Amino acid sequence: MNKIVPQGDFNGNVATETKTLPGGKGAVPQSLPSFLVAHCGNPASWIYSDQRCDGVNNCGDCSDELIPVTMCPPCGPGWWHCTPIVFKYCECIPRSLCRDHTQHCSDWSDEYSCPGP
Ligand SMILES: [Ca+2]
Repeated sequence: MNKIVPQGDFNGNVATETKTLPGGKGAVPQSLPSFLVAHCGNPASWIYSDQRCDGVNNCGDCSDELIPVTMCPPCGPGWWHCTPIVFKYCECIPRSLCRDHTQHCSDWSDEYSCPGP
């Protein structure tokens, strides 16, 4: 029995239509209110605030997902905690990637320990 999680936190594709454009490098556009913008560990890079703690490596160095730059709650129910080998993820991978016969975690726990989506 598959349960639909309304937040869409297990797969980035769910929110594709409402997803804002990724941030950028250099100066933050003047037209953006400051509450919409967050800085990466590298002050030359910035992202939109809603890209923090979304499981996706938007800053390129994971500083939008990891302390000390960003305090995020632990992986949500739709995520598996491991050290991903996929650049896109930082501390967790979507459980939809578990048991798909492809390695996503450095210790292969997505294939051997994760119970699946
Ligand atoms: Ca992110």
